[in-house]
Amino acid sequence: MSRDKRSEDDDVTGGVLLEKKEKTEKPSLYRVLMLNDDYTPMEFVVLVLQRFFGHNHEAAQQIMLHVHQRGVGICGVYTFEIAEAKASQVMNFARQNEHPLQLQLEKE
Ligand code: TYC
Repeated sequence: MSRDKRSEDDDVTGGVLLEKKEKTEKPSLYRVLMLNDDYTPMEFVVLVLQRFFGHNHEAAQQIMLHVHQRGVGICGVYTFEIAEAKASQVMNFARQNEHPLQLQLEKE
């Protein structure tokens, strides 16, 4: 193998090049789900979908109405650490505002 074909995953030891199997796995993805309830105001849910999940006002309203009518909907899809952080940030924000809004993670 030529020098320029070496990758960071190759192991050069004492002049012997050992090619390793590719070890970089794609991270698992998780859906952040939002659950309906009877008390959280619709405008609050729309605000959350815009502020924490980057949806525009129109998309946020569509997602909120979907959750309101169907019981559950997808806020976004992220790696585990990001999904978990967003779900707990939103539930903390909801609790501070005395709303019972609940989110869950679901592995894709
Ligand atoms: N059902 C709520 C209401 O009528 C609105 C709502 C939508 C609450 C989505 C939570 O995840 C939710 N005020």
